[in-house]
Amino acid sequence: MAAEQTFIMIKPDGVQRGLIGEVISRFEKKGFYLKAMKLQNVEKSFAEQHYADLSSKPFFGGLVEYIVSGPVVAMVWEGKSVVATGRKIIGATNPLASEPGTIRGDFAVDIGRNVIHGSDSVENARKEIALWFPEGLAEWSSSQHCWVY
Ligand code: 3AN
Repeated sequence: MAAEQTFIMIKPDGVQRGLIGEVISRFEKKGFYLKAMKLQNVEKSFAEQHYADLSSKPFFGGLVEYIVSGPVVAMVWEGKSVVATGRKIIGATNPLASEPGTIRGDFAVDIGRNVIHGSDSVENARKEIALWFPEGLAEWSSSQHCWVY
C-alpha cells in the first residue's frame, strides 16, 4: 500500500513572517519526508477551488483574498499517519484553542491569519495534492528513507 501523504500550505502570513524554515523543520524532525514543494502566488479562482467546501461560509471572501495576497508555500509530506499527525503539529483552527507546542499555538493569534493549512482527511489530501501538484511528486528510493516510520 502506498505511504500516506498530506498537503500542507504555508499561508501568506507564515511566508511573510519568516516561518517557512520553522514549519519544514517541525515536519522533518517528526520523521516525515518531503515529496514536493513550491513557492507560488495563486489566482483567485484557484484559491476558490481549494476552499470550495467553505464557499457558503461568511468568511469565504476574506479567506480567498488572504490566500491570494502574497506567495504561499505548497508542500506534500509523506509518512505514517501523516494526515492526522500533521493536523496535530499544526494545532486547532482557532489559535485561541491551539495548544502551545503546535504551530498555530506558538505563532498565531487570529483565526483569519493562522499561518498554515493541512489536509483534514486522506481523501481531501488526495484531492488537494492533485489540485496543487498536477506535475507529480519527487521519488525517493526505499533505501533513502528506511529509517523513517
Ligand atoms: P482548518 O484550516 O483548520 O482545516 P477550516 O478548514 O475550517 O480549518 O478553515 C479553513 C480556513 O478558513 C482556516 N485555516 C482559517 O484561515 C479560515 N477560517 C476558518 N474559520 C474562520 C472564521 N470563523 N473566521 C475567519 N476565518 C476562518
